[in-house]
Amino acid sequence: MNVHNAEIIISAVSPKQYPETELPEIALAGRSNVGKSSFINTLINRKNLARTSGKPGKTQTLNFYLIEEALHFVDVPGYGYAKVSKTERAKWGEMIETYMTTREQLKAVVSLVDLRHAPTQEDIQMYEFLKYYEIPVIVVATKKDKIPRGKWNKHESVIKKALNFDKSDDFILFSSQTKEGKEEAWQAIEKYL
Ligand SMILES: Nc1nc2c(ncn2[C@@H]2O[C@H](COP(=O)(O)OP(=O)(O)O)[C@@H](O)[C@H]2O)c(=O)[nH]1
Ligand SMILES: [Mg+2]
Repeated sequence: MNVHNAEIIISAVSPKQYPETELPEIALAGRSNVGKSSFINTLINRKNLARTSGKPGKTQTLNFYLIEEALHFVDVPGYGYAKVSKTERAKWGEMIETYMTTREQLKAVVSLVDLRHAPTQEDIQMYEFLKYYEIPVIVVATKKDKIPRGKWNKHESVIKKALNFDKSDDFILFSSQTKEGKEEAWQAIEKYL
């Protein structure tokens, strides 16, 4: 998809605020700082529509972006942010779980992991959760530019092994710096629209 029009529709704190449309939704999940906002910006050719930040844990709302009047990207607050309280974490979990298991417009989740590191427990839990509920998942390994080419395969295998990755899912190496993986990501997403 070649995107010319993208706008933020709402930063929703409660389900009542989710847009009442039939448009398909693609949600982005991943730990804070993995590159969710950068991924959205890259796919929609914008520098900073989805706010990126060096400071993790900022987004505590579900942010709906309308893309070409054709779909919504839903930027989900990042998990694994050490400084949030247990109560906040539980609230976060409930919000995500409710959204992902009940939202009919949700067509697939892009689950982002950092190519540099083995997946965290939370990355693994997210993937297992999506598989359990049979929510289509596209795994995107970010920050490819930070790993030398000769090590890409090795890092990919480590991630796939830890996730117990299902070969029928898409797995995309991605960089918001070099834009590598952008076309592949759109192709994977478009299958679910
Ligand atoms: N080198 C590099 N940095 C990235 C990439 N993606 C994100 N970042 C950086 O990582 C930080 C967090 O990115 P952000 O998109 O805000 O992550 P989010 O918290 O998951 O939304 C920012 O400083 C980004 O510039 C990437 O593919 N390559
Ligand atoms: Mg973000």
